[in-house]
Amino acid sequence: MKTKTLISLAIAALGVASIASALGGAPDESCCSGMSAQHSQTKNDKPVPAKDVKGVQTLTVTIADGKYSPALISVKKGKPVALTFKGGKNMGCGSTVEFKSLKQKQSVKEGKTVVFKFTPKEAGEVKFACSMDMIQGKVVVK
Ligand SMILES: [Cu+2]
Repeated sequence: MKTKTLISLAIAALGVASIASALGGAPDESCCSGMSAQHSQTKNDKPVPAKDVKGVQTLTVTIADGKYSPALISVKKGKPVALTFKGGKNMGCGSTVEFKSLKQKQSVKEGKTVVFKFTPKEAGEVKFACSMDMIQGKVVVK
């Protein structure tokens, strides 16, 4: 446990350092640099359940500092899902969100939102990522 904490701290520190150094240039050109910390975070997080709003499973994902939060979402199968992606600061290439398996791809500007809609038919995972597949997240369908 202790070793694990130290490792994640080290990864977090590295991530912060490289994001900070990337801030000097244009954020959009530094795609995915310094965003390796995202992978460990996705693994450690618990899925955030979408909320039922009039029969639609909804949740807002904020894109900021080169990551999606939450990056891990859970929904139930057979019911429509509407995920809103909200543009924040320092999105990097995370501003383009792609759900490959759904053939849906949208870009969002800072302060704006885009909505992805789908109805998962089976239990499993629906992944989303930046268009280079480096900043990742997923929807766990139960
Ligand atoms: Cu990318």
